[in-house]
Amino acid sequence: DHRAALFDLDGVIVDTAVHHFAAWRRTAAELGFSLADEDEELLKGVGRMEALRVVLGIGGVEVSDEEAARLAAEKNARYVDAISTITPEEMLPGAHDYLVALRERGVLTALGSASRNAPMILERLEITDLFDAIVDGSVVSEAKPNPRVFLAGAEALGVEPAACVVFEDAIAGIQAAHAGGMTAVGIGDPDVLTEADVVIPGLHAASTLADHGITFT
Ligand code: B16
Ligand code: MG
Repeated sequence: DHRAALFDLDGVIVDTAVHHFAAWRRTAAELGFSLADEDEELLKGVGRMEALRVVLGIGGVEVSDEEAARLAAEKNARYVDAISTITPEEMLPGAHDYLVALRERGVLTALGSASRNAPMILERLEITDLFDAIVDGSVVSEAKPNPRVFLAGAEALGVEPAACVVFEDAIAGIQAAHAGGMTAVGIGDPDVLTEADVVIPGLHAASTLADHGITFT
């Protein structure tokens, strides 16, 4: 049985991926190329500088370190501007209730996000208190699929990796969970998240996990 649940933020608790992608599309446009819809998947769960490298690679553009830092800062300013007004009502269906239900049952919860903006988003959603530990992009610099962000969460909770379930919407995040020796629940499309142990459409469907043998003590 599992004793802890680790949550990705973007795409699992709130749909900020659309804002990330819109901001990267503006970066690409400025550099003279465009991003295809399919490119969004490549940017999910990946840290900010790594995401910029992916974007530059798509456009076949090379820039100096200085220019890269400027582009990343500019993208972040646009992203922060876009999410500065999000409200608790914009949380994805079932996310809030599932967090509350787990904690009532004594299951430990942690956030494992690549985003350095995660604490601000949790504050705006008024759910900071629903996590026993928060690990974000400012704490851990290794990007998913490196398991560091989830291993740090498990350590903070004092729970061994095998007793942790990770909820993730990104391929890189599923890979990170498995690299850390954890159970990986995919949130989204089973045809995309083929490596997940089970895929559900959202946390509103988390009650079906027991049918797939994923249970908490
Ligand atoms: P920031 P997650 C990730 O968050 C996003 O999925 C990814 O698209 C983004 O590049 C990354 O955070 C870094 O975000 O620029 O805000 O630090 O899915 O791990 O919660
Ligand atoms: Mg995500």
